[in-house]
Amino acid sequence: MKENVPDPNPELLTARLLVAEENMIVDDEEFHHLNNPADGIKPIVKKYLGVPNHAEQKGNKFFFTDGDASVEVTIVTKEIIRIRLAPHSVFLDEFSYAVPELPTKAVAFNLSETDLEFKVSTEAVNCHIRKQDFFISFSDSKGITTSSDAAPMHWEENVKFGGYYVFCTKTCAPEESFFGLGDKATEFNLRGKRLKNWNTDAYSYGWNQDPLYRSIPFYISVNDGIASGIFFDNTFKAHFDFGGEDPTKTSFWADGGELQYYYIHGPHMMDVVKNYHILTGTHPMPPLWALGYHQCRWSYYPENKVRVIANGFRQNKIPCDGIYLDIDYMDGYRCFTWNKKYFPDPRKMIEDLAANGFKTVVIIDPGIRVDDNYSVFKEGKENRYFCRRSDDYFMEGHVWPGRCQFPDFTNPEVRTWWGGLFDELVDLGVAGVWNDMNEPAVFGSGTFPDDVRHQYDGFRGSHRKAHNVYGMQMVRATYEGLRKQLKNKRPFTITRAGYAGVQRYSSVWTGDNVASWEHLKIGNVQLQRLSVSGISFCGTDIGGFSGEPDGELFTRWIQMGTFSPFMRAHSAGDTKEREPWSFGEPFTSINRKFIELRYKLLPYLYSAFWEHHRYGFPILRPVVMHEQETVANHFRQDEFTYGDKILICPVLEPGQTSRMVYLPKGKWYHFWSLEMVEGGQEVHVATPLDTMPIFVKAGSVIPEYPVMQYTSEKPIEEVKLNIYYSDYEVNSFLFEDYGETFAYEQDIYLEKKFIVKGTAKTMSIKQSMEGLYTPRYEGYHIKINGLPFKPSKIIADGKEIKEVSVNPDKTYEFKFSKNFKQIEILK
Ligand code: MIG
Repeated sequence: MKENVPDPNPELLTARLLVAEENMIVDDEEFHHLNNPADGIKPIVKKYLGVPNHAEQKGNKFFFTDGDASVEVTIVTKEIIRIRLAPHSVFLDEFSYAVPELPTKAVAFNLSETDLEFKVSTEAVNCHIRKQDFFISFSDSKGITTSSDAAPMHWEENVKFGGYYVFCTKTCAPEESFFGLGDKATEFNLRGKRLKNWNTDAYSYGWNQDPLYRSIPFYISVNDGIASGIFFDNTFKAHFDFGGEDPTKTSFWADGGELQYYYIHGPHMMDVVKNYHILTGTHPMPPLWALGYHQCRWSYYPENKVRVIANGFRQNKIPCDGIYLDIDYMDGYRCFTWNKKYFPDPRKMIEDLAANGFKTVVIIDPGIRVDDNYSVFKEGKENRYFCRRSDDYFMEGHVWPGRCQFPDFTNPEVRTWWGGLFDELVDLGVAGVWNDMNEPAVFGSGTFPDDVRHQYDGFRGSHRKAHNVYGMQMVRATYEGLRKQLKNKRPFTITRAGYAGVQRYSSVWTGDNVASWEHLKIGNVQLQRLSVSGISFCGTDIGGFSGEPDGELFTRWIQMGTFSPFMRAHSAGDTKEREPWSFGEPFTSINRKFIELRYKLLPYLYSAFWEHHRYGFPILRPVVMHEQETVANHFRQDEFTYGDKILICPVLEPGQTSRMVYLPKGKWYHFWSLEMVEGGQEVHVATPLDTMPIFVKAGSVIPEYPVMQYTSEKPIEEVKLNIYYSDYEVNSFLFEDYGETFAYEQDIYLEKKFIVKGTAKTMSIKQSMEGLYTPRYEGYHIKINGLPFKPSKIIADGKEIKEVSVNPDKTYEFKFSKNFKQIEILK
């Protein structure tokens, strides 16, 4: 029972002994079997770090040991410090699917020591290692503690599989709030919750059901107005407790692997998210069409049905860019085949759809039918690409095609092979791929058994280690394959399962939701949460996958979807027709109006996407991200901003004719009435079915495209700038490029900045630009909103503008060159 390390803290020692006793294997029988004395077998005991008695530095890493176990502290950046624990001082190989490489920029840091602690410091963060008990804590440059251990890091032997369960316990302050962890279907603030990460096919999941499809072991804490983050980069089944079991403690632990986490400094939530993106990457720029409206269904078939739906959009004049083929397009659900009865000539169909402005997206699942006459199976079998069990049997399970085997996507060779399988689909004109069932899902058993082996990029492991990354590696193989084959065109991919970093390869949807008002609320929270957890390109199945929405629910969902970075309606096969015109009037017209709004705002969304891609900003920003100092805001979860200029509050109740909406401080314009409203308070907003609460920040320049039936229908001849008066200075931003190539990686794009400022008698708009891209259109159509005076003169780059339309709502419209530098409006 005695541990090697002397313990200076008697209280702690008692605690440990208690834990040890609880876990001791006490088998009465052993006393009677004298032939088999079981003397000296060590009980399985929770072991805690002892006393750090030694510090050592190697480059940007520091090592502290208690004589047996070691802790490694790595300075990653000025704001990011990584902690690793090795129970017997042997660290695991450094390999992570989430963090392909650590940032390499040199950082200044130093180690200092007092009687009480070792301290490793950068300009922004201090990491304290307390000598008394190995507690690790972090503080900012002002000395304010932002995260601290409530117990030394600990571990417990895993007798069945080897290795250790690993645990970290930190304090939880009385008013501390927690955000993140991907798509959990629970309150936005995770305070008081205990949650699990284990990718799960969760058909028709409900409120508080956990786990779901994705595992994002990253959370943000906000305490006393200061934000910091923890990224627990461990792919095993992992658990988080945010003051649930004990309101004074936050813990995270995993069923294997290494206790390894990144402490990410704030002080703003935005800084934490940006720093998390520095570690795990951002979404690549999507093709512009992928930001349009998409229509999906399980399934549109045969071919004629697909054509009828596509024509339906054009006849109803409802814009749409993407149409999806679910599993029934395949021959017996065999991936990379076509059902020739339903789709006799896929090339012709895809061509015709393309001519009509539709991109075709096809589903591909991981299960490959066991069938020696099926080339994909044969190749996989010959090359031993499929997963195997511990005793070398193949991993077999039933999914849609029947008995299947499953490629080991954690093997780079398998990924390359898989990526290559898309050549025919790409050649036929398929523009995007939808990866489903990649948790992985298996009928009956749910997923693979634990003993399935994975190559894991050479760092072999069982399914316990690979489960949560399986889907991410599948969509990675898909994305990388498509990227090669589409030459310089941007691929579009969407995945159901994922792990931290999946954003580098794909967009995601929230899986099989339900056509209910409750699910509209769940979706609203899930998307905000995904967005602050690294996955900005996300959406829900608009309308709800299972069950039947009525016209009102569908329309409210379309309204929310208009402001989801990914906008797609989808429904299960046993439901009624579910197109934007399926519910008749007034719904069809309202759905059209909102989908048109989506298309108008495309340049704004595309710019927000660029800000995400290049600078690590999330696209959806919950209220707490704007005003984290106010604790009440930690509990707001209905309203959010779309980019940084437009505030949205979806209507989430049936029959709702008005609702309260909180506006962060500053001045806002009601989008529909142009009434100016002071923020920093809740306002009462009417919510007739044909509108929803939308507010635009004063001083914004919101770019707008003309409505088109699909993104590339016509060349853009003019961009509209909706400019909103403000009496303080506000910056806005517009990103432009080719919209479908990787030229932006060669810096071929244009970043425009607008500065709007007003006084009681003047308003000025300045424009500056940087970059190598020249848009084809020549002019702006400028609309000035909210001007508090009647203008006598408008001067653009020194010339007076004579042709100005004055509208009854006191807005002013005129045209001018896209290259203007300054516009002055005078009373
Ligand atoms: O077992 O491909 O979440 O979007 O339509 C169901 C059929 C498999 C689950 C996906 C859903 C898709 C459906 N899939």
